[in-house]
Amino acid sequence: MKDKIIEILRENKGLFISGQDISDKLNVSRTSIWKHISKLKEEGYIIESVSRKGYRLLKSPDLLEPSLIDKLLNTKYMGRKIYHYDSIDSTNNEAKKLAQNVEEGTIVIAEEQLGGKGRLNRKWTSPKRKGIWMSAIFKPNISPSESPKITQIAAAAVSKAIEGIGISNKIKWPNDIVIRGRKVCGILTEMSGEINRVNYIIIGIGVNVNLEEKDFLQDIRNNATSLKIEKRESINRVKLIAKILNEFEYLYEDFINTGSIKNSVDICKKNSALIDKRVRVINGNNIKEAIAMDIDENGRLLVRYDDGSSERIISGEISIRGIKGYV
Ligand code: BTX
Repeated sequence: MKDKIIEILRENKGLFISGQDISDKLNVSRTSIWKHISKLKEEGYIIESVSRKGYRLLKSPDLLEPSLIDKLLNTKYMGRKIYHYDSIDSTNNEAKKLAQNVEEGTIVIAEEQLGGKGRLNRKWTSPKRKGIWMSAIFKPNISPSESPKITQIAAAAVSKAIEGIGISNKIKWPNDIVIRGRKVCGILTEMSGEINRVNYIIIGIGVNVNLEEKDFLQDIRNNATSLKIEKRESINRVKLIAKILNEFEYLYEDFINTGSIKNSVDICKKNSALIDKRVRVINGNNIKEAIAMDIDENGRLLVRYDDGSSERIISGEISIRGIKGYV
């Protein structure tokens, strides 16, 4: 309802519209409209109310409103249904709750996460209105072993979208986007499935958009950055989300139609932060140095160890670090 009221006010931006007109359009009482308007004001909308004239929208806060995102999408299903929260524990957790009962391509986004998750129970810093904290629900007809491919598709889509707003970036296989060696985006893939069939896959994407240095905890400050820090200007989050979703559906559809992620892998290779670099392959307590050689057509990282042996690493199994630190 709130979204619908905002849409009506926005269509009449700068003009008054009476409470009666809004209540006729939405078929709810004027008292209910008044209550929603009060909530909107609390959220930061500046709405003038004048008796006998009605309501007039003067200014909107910078929010990830589904109706604004929708206008910029060229997708069939990605992002066509968006659940938008002001504050939530984790969009991945919420997406998991919804997954069985919603269409593929449904998105959960939040202005802030109180329990944002990284891999292996790590924490993901997600301050209010500063980033893109979102999860997408997929239901592909693939075997669980293929689910890491969707992570590669996501990384390629985010990398292209960020490039699309004029910021060069690199993909640190398998699930991070980095700029100047610092993490600007992390991707968390979670799957529910049986032995040979996927029920659903949740792709959680966290992009540091307008965070400032002080928004990062001291211990990650040297390894993290934001698009605002890099570009030295604020970035429009709505436009960037729409770009990510547009790129994502294009590459995901390509995979579903061809069975191959070659086009996504090509992007991951072209923008790779690792290929030709010395890396540390970390598997629990076992750490070995190697050279990252290539990413194969299935999205696995090919590494060559110093003894000449090589290995194809599946994402999710192992962590990769640069020799001197994070990359
Ligand atoms: P990861 O395990 O590769 O990275 C987590 C690590 O990154 C942390 O331990 C910390 O050192 C560092 N870190 C924490 N927050 C940030 C940040 N904002 N920027 C840069 N570095 C950080 C990567 O996991 C996957 C992250 C996915 C986050 C999304 S947000 C939407 C969705 N919901 C959810 O709960 N998680 C995903």
